[in-house]
Amino acid sequence: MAFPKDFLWGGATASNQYEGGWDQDGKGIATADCVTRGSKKQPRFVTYQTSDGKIHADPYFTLEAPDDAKFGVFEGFDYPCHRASDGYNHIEEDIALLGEMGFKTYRMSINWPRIFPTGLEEEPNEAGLAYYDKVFDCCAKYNIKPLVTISHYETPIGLVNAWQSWVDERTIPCFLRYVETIANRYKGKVEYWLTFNEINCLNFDSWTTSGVATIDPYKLAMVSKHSLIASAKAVQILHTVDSNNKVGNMIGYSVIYPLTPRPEDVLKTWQELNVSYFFADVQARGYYPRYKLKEYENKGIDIGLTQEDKETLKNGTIDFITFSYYMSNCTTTDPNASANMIGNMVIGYKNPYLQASDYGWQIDPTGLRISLNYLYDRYQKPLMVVENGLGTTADVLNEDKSVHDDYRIAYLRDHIQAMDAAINEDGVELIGYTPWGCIDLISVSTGEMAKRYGFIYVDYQDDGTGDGSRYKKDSFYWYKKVIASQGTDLE
Ligand code: BGP
Repeated sequence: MAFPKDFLWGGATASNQYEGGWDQDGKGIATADCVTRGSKKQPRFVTYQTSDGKIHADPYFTLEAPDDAKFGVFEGFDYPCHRASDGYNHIEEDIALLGEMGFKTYRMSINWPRIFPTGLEEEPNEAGLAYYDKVFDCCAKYNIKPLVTISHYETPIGLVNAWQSWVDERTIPCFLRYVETIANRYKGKVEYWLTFNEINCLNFDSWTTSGVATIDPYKLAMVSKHSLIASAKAVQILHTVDSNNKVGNMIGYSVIYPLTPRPEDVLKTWQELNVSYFFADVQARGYYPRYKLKEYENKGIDIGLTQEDKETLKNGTIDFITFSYYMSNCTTTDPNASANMIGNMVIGYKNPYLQASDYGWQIDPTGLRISLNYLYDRYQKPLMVVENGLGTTADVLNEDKSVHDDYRIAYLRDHIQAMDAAINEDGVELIGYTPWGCIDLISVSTGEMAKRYGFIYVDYQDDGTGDGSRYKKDSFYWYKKVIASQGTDLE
């Protein structure tokens, strides 16, 4: 069956993984700029200096950074986001390719320190603003509506070093100055906005998500609060600046199944899903859910929610829900079961009924249909799948510059069929689909270029070779047909 006439077909990137140009035209350092290249076997490190002059490179997942840590970029490290796909210098060519595929929308992010280099300035960097004018004008040329993520792993390092960024409420006004600036500047050019990328992933990887190197539960609760207040205020600013603006949230969503039918496993499944729902609950409903308040109470965490905060949350609810979906996961309370599945920022248990990608991410199109139903039942707001796709090292650039990525076509086709069923059989209100990394870019989890998702091959390799040329993969021609046929021609 066909997708709705005005369905927003497109693709997604994030500036830190795609743009490069990390210090071009007055841009400041973003959190992602301080993270080294890893691989399937080697974790990525974040670099910082302590007051004794020592330079450190630590895996950031469980890092409780010392108080005197100053994060930054140091000699002798390989930081893949510095060049990324060099989108900064290829943007016109790249958007022309998206236009050729027939994109209706392009999800991208604005790199916060391109606009406010340290996050602390009163006045924005004009060159950074002008760059995104160029991006949006280019989109307009091809009738592509930009879908802009305001914060996608690009917190200015200046805020991290000043006061641990989102741990401190002083980050909120800095963020809102940035939001006001871009809302006014791009009024009439951008209509669709997302506040924070995968806001819930703070629980799994606080450095990447919020620029906070801590695992302290109280600090994480405060980061959540400050981000949620900032998100609600951003919604209000965007609505005030232009009543045509539509603002969504964005959560990282892996549907979770109980590993067995044991009621304890079912209960644990519900509890784990709530870890992600919590953020969307606040953003969509405008108040902290009781299960979260009880959890804080039981742990002795007081986040000091005032009446004014409650009003802010109530008046800043989002217009639509968006999420990333790559995989599903299983959970259990069985102490003898060992966690044997590593996925998108999560660890879980293997599902014997599913195949996995070469990175171990379990492929589950039916899980997408289930997710769409869970989220629509819960929020009754329009949904968008703003990330989905197969990241793999399988792509080979042949001599004739072709890339035969039939495995990617199969993955996407199965997920599009699942969305079709959710819309046409279950009645879910799904308004858009932007598969991840439509142009090859740097992987968040490994820092590799080799983990590719794109319809467009970017000739950069992890050893520094390649000239950055763009080539159309087989999936490019296939997706073009999918869009032209409103999702009916999937062959
Ligand atoms: C999500 C992020 C993206 C993207 C994606 C794929 O968590 O929002 O930025 O990178 O995952 O992950 P990876 O790059 O690790 O393959």
